[in-house]
Amino acid sequence: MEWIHPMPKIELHAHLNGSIRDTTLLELARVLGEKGVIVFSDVEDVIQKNDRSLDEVFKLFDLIHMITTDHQTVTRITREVVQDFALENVVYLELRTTPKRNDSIGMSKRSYMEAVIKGLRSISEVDVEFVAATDSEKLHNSCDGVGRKKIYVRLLLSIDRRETTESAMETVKLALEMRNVGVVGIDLSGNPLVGEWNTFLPALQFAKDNDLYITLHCGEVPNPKEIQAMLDFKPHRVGHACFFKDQDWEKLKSFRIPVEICLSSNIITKSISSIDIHHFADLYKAKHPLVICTDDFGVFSTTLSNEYSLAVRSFGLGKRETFALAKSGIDATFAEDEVKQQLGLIFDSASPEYV
Ligand code: 6MZ
Repeated sequence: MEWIHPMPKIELHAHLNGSIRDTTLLELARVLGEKGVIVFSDVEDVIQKNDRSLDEVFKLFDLIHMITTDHQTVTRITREVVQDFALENVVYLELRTTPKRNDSIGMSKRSYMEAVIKGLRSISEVDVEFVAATDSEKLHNSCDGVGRKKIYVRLLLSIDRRETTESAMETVKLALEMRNVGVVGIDLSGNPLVGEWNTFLPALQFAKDNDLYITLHCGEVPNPKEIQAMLDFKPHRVGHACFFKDQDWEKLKSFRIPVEICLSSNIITKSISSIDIHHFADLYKAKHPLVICTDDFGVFSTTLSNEYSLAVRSFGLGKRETFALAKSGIDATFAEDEVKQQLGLIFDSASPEYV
């Protein structure tokens, strides 16, 4: 399946701090170990473990955040994550991250996001387009582009389920202020066993009323009432959808809400017990809009190409069908129409290889 790597791909569900290179994480952990902030050998084992329950994943995120949350590191990991996706021929990336406040180092949610933007601006190996094409603030790197990889990047600000209504609202307001630098929407994520839907609803409704796009982690654990309430909210996309019942599938399908499918993540965290019963198969057969994504390529030691290979092997997709599936992701993006058109042209020019 050597044809999957060069195929243009769209990534819509990638968490910044879940997508850090292992090598970078180990390097940063080693430095903190030398400073006596952490015990490196303990951390090394946790980082290199491959099999993790959902609970362990969130413990790992707390550790990752300890290691990564300073401005310089946020800038560095943003640069590396975008480069890694571009080198994999991801042509459009919606990258999500939770703006964080850390008073002890003078970090506000805004300065955290400015560090992310700085990371996007600092990329020189590939061409990055992250501000709306109509924006006067044109991007660096818009050189001739010949032979260079180009990636469109848009940002989603995540609300962590541990946050209060006020804190969630602060994130939404920040997103509205940062629309001119590529922020297109809001994600609700974090440990699905924590927090109540009603805590986040006012901020999410405010976001929707102000034309931000919304994607929700939905049904990552069994929670029938929350799943129904989330679907009634009519988000623009949902992620995971692992614990849906018949009535949830009916609603999802009648509203045509696209699903972000994260195969390795669902299998490793045991949200789905085995790949052959993954809901990808049913949704694909029903021609329901879906997009294959990585979730956290660092934490789950995967790549987007690997996720496509897994789908091809597990569900018997052919080359042409896989290409059509990748291309269909354009409609599920939160990008401006002009970008969607450009993406259509990119896929069209690659299509002779995939017939
Ligand atoms: C729910 C997840 C997640 O925002 O610090 N996150 N939330 N389910 C998942 N499935 C495994 N994977 C990642 O990236 C890390 C944060 O993304 C969310 C969690 O809130 C995690 O702390 P950022 O860049």
